[in-house]
Amino acid sequence: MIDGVLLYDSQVSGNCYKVRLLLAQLELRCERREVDVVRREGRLELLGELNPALRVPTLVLDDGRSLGESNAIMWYLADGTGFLPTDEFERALVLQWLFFEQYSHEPNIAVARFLLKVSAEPADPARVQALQRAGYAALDAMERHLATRSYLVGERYSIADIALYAYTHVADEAGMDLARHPATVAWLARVRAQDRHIPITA
Ligand SMILES: N[C@@H](CCC(=O)N[C@@H](CS)C(=O)NCC(=O)O)C(=O)O
Repeated sequence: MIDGVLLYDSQVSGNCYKVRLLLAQLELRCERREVDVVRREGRLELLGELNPALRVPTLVLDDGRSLGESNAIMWYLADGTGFLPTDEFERALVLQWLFFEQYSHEPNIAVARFLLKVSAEPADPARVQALQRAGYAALDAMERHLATRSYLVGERYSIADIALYAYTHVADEAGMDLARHPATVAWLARVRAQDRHIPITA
């Protein structure tokens, strides 16, 4: 039974937002520590004992154990709740979408967004365009799947939806538009309508 958690967090990060959103929907108490994702000095001292990748989100449980990787954190928090299916095959489908998010979606859309919105450095247009192209391929895959479904797995809202919502709903900040993805836009609205939903800016 989890009582309260400490989250090394970043307001602008979609990966951190996944964890904040799930914590809010689970009604778990959370203390936040904001970490600057642009200026990286002091990261080893701050996160060295907690997360081998030295990144946020990093979760610290009330017994002192710590966990990195947004999707691993969500899996841990959601297990045994309505946000993660109990059926073995559906759990594998959730993993399918979590790995898809980390390999095909986030490295393109989140990075284009970081370059255009978060980083203070001027973005290389050719790099941004290549990321957007690959990001659209990920959105096309979601669109094909969501054309006949309400949610990504098992017709129920789960951490698969939270993982993909995080950077899809801010794709405009990556210079992308969802005009060719109507089923994905409708799914975004369904995710937003869930109980205890919070915006990325909360
Ligand atoms: N795969 C990791 C990615 C984490 C990640 O890239 N975090 C970024 C913020 S979104 C970060 O910590 N950036 C600062 C840095 O790399 O030093 C996850 O899903 O948690």
